[in-house]
Amino acid sequence: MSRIESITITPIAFRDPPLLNVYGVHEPWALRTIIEVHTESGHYGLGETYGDTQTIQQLRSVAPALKGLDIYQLNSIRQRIQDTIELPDPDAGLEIAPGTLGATTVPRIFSAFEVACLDAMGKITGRPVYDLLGGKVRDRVDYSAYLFYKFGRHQFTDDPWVDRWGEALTPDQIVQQARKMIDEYGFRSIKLKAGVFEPAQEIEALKALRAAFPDHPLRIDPNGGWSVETTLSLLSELDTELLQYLEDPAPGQSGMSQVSAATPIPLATNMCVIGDFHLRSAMEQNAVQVILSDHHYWGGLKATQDLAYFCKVWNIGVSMHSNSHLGISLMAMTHAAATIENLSYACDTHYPWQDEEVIKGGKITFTEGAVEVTDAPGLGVALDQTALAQLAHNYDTCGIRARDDVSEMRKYIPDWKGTVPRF
Ligand code: GKR
Ligand code: MG
Repeated sequence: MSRIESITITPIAFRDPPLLNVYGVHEPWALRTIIEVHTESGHYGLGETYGDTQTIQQLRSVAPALKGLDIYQLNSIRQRIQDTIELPDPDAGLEIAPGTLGATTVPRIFSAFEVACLDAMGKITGRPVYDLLGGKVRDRVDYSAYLFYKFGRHQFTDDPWVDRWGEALTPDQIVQQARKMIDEYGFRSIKLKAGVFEPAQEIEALKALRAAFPDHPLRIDPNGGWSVETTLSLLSELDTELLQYLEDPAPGQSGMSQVSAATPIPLATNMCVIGDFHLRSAMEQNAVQVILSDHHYWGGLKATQDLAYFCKVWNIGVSMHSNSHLGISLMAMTHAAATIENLSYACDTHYPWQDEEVIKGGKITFTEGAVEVTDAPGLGVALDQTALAQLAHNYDTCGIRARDDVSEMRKYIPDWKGTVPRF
């Protein structure tokens, strides 16, 4: 009865504000894929992952091979994916290091199905996903206010939609954005996405945030946008009073390790440690003191727990970063985070930037910056088929097939490069 009868894979698109980062600017639509795993017993489980063409093709290519497998046999499901997935062309430039294509592809594809199977298991047994992961150690998972520099509206679209956040291009506007987000969601930590303006201006914004929110831990994340030399020259402006951690200031483990040797501020990453194959060299070089997991590419919720154990053994911090996402991903993050005893910091979420939802009941609410861990079966969310159909229609008509912040920024600045480091 717990065998997989069918899998439905639905690409979706939802509106996304013009958020700025080191690579460029978010396009008007963000893409995701919703996965429904249906069992022979008539139950279903939900997963949510990236919505680029390559991911959709990979999900669709392995789905038929999973039919008939038992949702409880996650190891067999992973093995089947590994055996059947066609890896991208190694010459396409997608490999991070020789031999890593499988090491990055299989966890990314498995994760989407793992979450859906865990959700189905929970719905069948009447247990929340956190119970299937060993039980919760907290009732609420804290998230941070994730601030972005942004334009007031998208300039190159016929869609009249304008987001509710307004322009944020100056330190004062960033403080206003923080205030609005904290007022609405109650967040108790703040992250500033950086790498957009000259570092001095971004540090001015950090200092303005510190003055406006003296008790909120702060982080800044230039996404590798500062060179090692630039980062070293900025360290006299940064200290552990201002920053809880410094996220990916410079690109690569070697660059991070040079910065790390020069500052007591913990360095965090979701860029230079993105899989098991990166762990050894990162520890050997003392490149990072905090690893930010992302279950969507680390290989799922159990793999996130494994990463947390690794961090415990090495006595380093662990938390989570995010990309544009909806409620299925938020609840998957929340259930995993609820089970991780050594979760060291509030997790990031893009969730406030999205108005749309694909789950029944609409947007998930935050209380004092946290998501309550639900005791409902599975992830505790159900699919709203009408909303799914609308978002699938958006995907069909939006014309975007993979996130491309660089090309979007070239519409504003034709000679925009979008390479790192920028400063
Ligand atoms: O959405 O622009 C963005 C973020 O920069 C995202 O792509 C990153 O993956 O939020 C992420 C991060 O922490 O680096
Ligand atoms: Mg980051």
